[in-house]
Amino acid sequence: MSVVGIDVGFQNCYIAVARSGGIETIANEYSDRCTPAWVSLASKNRTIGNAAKGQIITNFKNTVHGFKKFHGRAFDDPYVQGEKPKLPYSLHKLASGNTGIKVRYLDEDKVFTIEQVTAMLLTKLKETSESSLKKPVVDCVISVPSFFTDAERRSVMDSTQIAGLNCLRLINDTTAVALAYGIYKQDLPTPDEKPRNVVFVDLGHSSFQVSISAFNKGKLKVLATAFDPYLGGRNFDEVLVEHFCEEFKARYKLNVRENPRAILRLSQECEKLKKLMSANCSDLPINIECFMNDIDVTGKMNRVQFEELCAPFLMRVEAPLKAVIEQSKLSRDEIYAVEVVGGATRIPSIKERISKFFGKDVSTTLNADEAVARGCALQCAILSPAFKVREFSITDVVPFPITLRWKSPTEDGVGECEVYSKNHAAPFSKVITFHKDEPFDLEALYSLPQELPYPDIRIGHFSVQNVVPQPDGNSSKVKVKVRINVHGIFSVSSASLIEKQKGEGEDVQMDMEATVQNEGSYTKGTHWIAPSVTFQASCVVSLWHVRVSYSVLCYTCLTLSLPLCVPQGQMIVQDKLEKERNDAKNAVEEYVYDLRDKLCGIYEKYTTEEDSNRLTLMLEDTENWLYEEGEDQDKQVYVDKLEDLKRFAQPVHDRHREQEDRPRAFEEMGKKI
Ligand code: ATP
Ligand code: K
Ligand code: MG
Repeated sequence: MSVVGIDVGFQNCYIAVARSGGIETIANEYSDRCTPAWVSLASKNRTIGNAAKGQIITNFKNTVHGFKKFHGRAFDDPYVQGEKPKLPYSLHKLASGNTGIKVRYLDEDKVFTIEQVTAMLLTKLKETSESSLKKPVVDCVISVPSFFTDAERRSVMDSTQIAGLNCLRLINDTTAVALAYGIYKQDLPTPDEKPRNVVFVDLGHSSFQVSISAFNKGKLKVLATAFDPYLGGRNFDEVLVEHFCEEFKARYKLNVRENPRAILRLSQECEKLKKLMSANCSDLPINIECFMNDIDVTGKMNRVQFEELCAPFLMRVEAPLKAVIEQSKLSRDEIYAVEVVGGATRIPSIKERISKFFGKDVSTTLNADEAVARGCALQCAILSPAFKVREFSITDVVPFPITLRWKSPTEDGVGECEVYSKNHAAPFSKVITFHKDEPFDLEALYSLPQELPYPDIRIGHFSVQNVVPQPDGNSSKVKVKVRINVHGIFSVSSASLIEKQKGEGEDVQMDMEATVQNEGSYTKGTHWIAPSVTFQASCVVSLWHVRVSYSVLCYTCLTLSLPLCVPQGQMIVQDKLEKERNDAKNAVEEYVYDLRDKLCGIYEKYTTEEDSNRLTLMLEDTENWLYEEGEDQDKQVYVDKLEDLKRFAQPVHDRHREQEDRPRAFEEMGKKI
């Protein structure tokens, strides 16, 4: 069994694997350890990763990127609506109200759910790891931003399932980084000493996350997390794009905003310029040839100007730093180190601001790009029975407080209680006792709408069934178990009726429960009903979870199942067929070139002029055919074509072989004599 960690970034994905020698990040077929989070759909196949990014200019309407934050989001969500006009591809409102992506694929208009698109990316990452490890990859740990809500996490879990992965844990980005930092440290304080507090900062392409973890030997405890889910490297690219759009309008009278291709090219160049400015203070050029209307454009910028333009975004760095330290209740001198990761922390002014806030230099001891993936692989190694790694316990936190609400005849019609406060330890189970004489419903929601990254505070609706009064007519005691699981997903996992047994004046708990989810294996819910005594088993049914799109909760065994229509396998087959078709076409082309070379080379003296002319003509015909009618044929057509060519050329091959063999045969004879 392999042990794999995957960082699915908004822009960049990394895979790390645990091997006997330690954790390694692995490269894809382009020898690139970063796989861009891009998927391109076309009339014959899909391309994913680096190849998809290469399609952006030629197939921009069907080349999908920047979709990570559509997980679990309603189409009408303000963030989704805000992104829509900026995307070269189309979004689509699904019947469920979720965000879908509309593209042209296999010459048809198709709508994919966001889960399917991420599954395509995950499938690619799975393949990359399989070809590097040379064995199947199923178990993995995947990172998500610490601010991902229940709906977002469920949605990512659905993608892993579609991709055929078994995600042992969805781990928060900064927690993965903390693990990568702590597990190899030999000098951590012992469990009874004061812990070492370290701040982790991750500024990626789309978001800004900060956390503080307390380390002792063998364990880490996240004390607090804070974030700006909408601050990332891309904001800085957009500032530059905006600036040059204005400049090119004034200088060249170009309306760049109206041309999606031009915007895409400009964005790419601006990102390059931004990166260069991290290493240079002087004026740096931007040059794009044949930008629009055959006009070459040029511009320049330096770091001081850049920082001025980006001031509104740079100012946003401080708030999460302040929030995290306040929540942790630590003073700044109790912070041992500030470790920064994520590509955008390379911007000098970002680093300066962080270091100024904490009053110490930031450390860059971790690999800024790979630390998240490495942490994921370490967590996978810890969870996997297949791998031996030192024990390291991780306690994470709940990012947003969660409240349960129910109908109540006494408390103004509604009862409610906050079951998880902000920064409560996670994973964590709790039991809440109700006094009820009939089935009742529970609604789970986020307590603080202003903290949530989107406006919908609902989590899910649960129904506690089979509740009956006590034989004496009084209400029964119902113990309801709620849980934040290892993925950071909330559920009302079970309920049991407590019966006072005659003669023994004490509560006897009958664990008549149906377990919704097993920790660590989200898919394989088990259900266990204790031998029934006098009561019927009471159980919890999840009525709905907000914006669940793919998974369908089976009401009898409460496990997740996927509808049969998931075309992932079909798409993989289609990609394979397309590859074979292309290979067959290339084989014809190669044969043409090869034979042509040989006709003027080694075959020359074995071919009559007439044959040679005939063959040359045929090669020319075939070549023309490949560019015209033969450009886009079925695989078999190419296979047949190649056969034909080979048949025609066979006499020449034979004659050549005969001539070659003859002297060799003499030689052999000579040796024998
Ligand atoms: P997220 O964490 O938001 O999901 P991600 O993990 O894909 O996104 P990273 O790979 O950590 O993001 O970082 C990518 C960002 O870092 C991009 O905006 C990129 O332009 C930026 N970046 C990378 N190198 C530099 C550099 N030298 N200077 C400035 N920015 C850089
Ligand atoms: K990343
Ligand atoms: Mg990231």
